[in-house]
Amino acid sequence: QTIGLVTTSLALHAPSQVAAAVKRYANLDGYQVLISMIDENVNQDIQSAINELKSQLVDKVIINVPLETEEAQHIASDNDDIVCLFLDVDPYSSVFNVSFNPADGTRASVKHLYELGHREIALLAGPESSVSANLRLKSWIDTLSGYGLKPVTVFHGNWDAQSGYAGALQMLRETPNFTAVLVGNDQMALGVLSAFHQHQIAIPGEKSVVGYDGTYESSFFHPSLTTVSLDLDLQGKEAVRRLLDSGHGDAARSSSVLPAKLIVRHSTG
Ligand code: IPT
Repeated sequence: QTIGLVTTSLALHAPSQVAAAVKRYANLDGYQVLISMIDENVNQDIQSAINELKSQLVDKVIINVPLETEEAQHIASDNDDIVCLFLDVDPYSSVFNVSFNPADGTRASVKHLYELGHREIALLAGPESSVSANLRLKSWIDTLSGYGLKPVTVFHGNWDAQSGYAGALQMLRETPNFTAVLVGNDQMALGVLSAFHQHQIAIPGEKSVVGYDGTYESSFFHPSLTTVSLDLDLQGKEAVRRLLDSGHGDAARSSSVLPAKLIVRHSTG
């Protein structure tokens, strides 16, 4: 028996850790996993990936591609002959999903910086095309405004380290007076650390950095990264369990929202 996984780029650490977990837990239940990786999150590509899986007689598919609620609803209704479970949608949408609370970890990270005395905080979010990137950004901004603060500047990267590096360099040129930066994921935070090191900026003495994802390697960055940790292994495990428990009726499909937790390491002070 086989389940399918349609995923965004596995060059990104978070989706590759999720794919590894999906495979591990499916195998424990006696299932194989067929993975179809897509490059662009265009509806068409997702549909052809799903068609490929269907042609292999797969009837339960996990979709880890950033999707607006409407797009996900379309995909689910266009494919009602199979079960689709989404991992990267608004957690409170009506589609069958296992996703992370976008607000608890972001709130905790703003509070952490505020309590350390930071008032000049820059934001480096993920791509504007990503629902989760936008939900994290919105929650940072809302929490800052609860403290009477506005971000010094707002940038978007594309999740990879290079974009974090370039974003940090541009911030240093345009608005160098920030004392901390909240970053949308650990890979971009790695690029930020690199840009700061290159400019001999002490971390956390001169600038603090907070990542997001809590990917395995973030504790080996230098300095080790304070980050919002997502239990990606648990997401894979829950997704497999809920997918395998689901019947073809809506009743058997229950979504779940997993917590995100701040882990304080050495990149903030
Ligand atoms: C999200 C990650 O936080 C981010 O780092 C990036 O890898 C992105 O996925 C890729 O789409 S996690 C997702 C389940 C919201």
